[in-house]
Amino acid sequence: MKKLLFPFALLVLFIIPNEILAQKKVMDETFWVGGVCGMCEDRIEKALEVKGVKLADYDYDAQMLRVVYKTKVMNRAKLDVLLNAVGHDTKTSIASDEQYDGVHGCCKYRDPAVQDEHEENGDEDEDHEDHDEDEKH
Ligand SMILES: [Cu+2]
Repeated sequence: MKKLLFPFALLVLFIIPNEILAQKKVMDETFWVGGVCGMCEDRIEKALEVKGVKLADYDYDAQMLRVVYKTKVMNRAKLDVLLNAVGHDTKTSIASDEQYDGVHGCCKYRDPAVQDEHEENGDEDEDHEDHDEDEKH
């Protein structure tokens, strides 16, 4: 009987908290998504204009995405699929080479040279805005 008690205690410890989490209807998560500029921000936020996503806010300086979504229709795996589809890596899922190739030249966030370029521009907001407009097409 004592031998049974330990597995039972484990079950209680793991299953009950999971059930409480599963009942959460709206999730508010912030996680890493690769990106370097305002174009990335637009692309990422647009990719998440889908049913079940209440809010998507990307900060390209921090490379962090905040998403508020309804757990009934959306989950982290689906978010990863949507983000990878427009060429962006996430904390948990890397875009394929074909998907990454789809992002604009100035948005090649995996390229250290592109990262440096955006970091230099980051200090001067005016320059950065000009840069964004030049590259838009
Ligand atoms: Cu970009």
